[in-house]
Amino acid sequence: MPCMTGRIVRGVGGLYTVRDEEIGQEFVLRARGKLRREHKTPMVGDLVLFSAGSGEEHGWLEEILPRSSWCVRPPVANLDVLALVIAPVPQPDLLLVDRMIVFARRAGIGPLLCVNKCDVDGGALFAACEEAYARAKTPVLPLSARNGSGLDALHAQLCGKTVCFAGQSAVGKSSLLNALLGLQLPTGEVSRKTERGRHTTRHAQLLYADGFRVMDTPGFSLLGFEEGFAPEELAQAYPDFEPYAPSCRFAPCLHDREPGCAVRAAADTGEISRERWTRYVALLEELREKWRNRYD
Ligand SMILES: Nc1nc2c(ncn2[C@@H]2O[C@H](COP(=O)(O)OP(=O)(O)O)[C@@H](O)[C@H]2O)c(=O)[nH]1
Ligand SMILES: [Mg+2]
Ligand SMILES: [Zn+2]
Repeated sequence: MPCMTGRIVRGVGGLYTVRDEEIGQEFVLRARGKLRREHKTPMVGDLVLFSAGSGEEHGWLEEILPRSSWCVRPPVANLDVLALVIAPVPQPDLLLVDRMIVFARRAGIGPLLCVNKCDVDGGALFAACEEAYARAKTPVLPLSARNGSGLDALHAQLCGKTVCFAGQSAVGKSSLLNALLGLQLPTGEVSRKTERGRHTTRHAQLLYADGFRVMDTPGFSLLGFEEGFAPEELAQAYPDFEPYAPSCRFAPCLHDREPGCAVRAAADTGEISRERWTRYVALLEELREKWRNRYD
């Protein structure tokens, strides 16, 4: 049986559902013992080689192809875009946004900041975010799931990619997906009541949309930084600091309280966002604390 290529869309109890994207057909597989012996655990999103079963019999997952990105928690592979959704209401948590951008960059995933509900504040939140995040090499899109504005641009950003929508509750993630895909996911209070009950049992799964893929997974909003993340690595996830860092007096410089720090000077004059620098220091403090206690 010649090997076929597909992508894992679900994996529950050792059974993997794999989709051959060319023919749009799904197959149920088990992983070969060889993969287990090599400690290769298949993840949702993985591109794999497989042999199909016949009739009622499952087929075999033979090999996992190299990953472009992967995260342990939530356990997903080959995400291209982490779409961070914020809105004027509920009040945006930009520390969470920055935390998720750091996480995405470290995992090899491109962040995309989606400012939803622009119909509510006339685009004021979008305007406030646009410059700071453009400098941070994070594209920012003004959107309204309610009146449909910006959805074409969002669609264009996601074409051919695998995306996960993340963000606080009630910012409009489900509404955006509904508007984008013509789905009818529950939204608002109703959805949150059912979500609470479902949360612990939910598994990640991949949905096929109009020209792109959506990773449906809980857990991106509860991010903690991983073990072994050294404080001095944090600035690597801040492209907006990069032009200034070489001018810092000390190297390495954590861009916090060191004398002659060019990054802090740029934040003082507003060349880079002062708010983003302040949140950077908060994340740095959290990492330091974790680093100090790393052998506990
Ligand atoms: N005014 C306005 N309300 C929105 C928009 N998008 C979503 N909402 C409302 O915000 C609430 C939360 O939306 P929902 O999609 O459930 O958010 P989720 O928790 O992030 O999935 C619902 O009452 C939606 O009708 C928008 O673009 N404009
Ligand atoms: Mg929702
Ligand atoms: Zn510095």
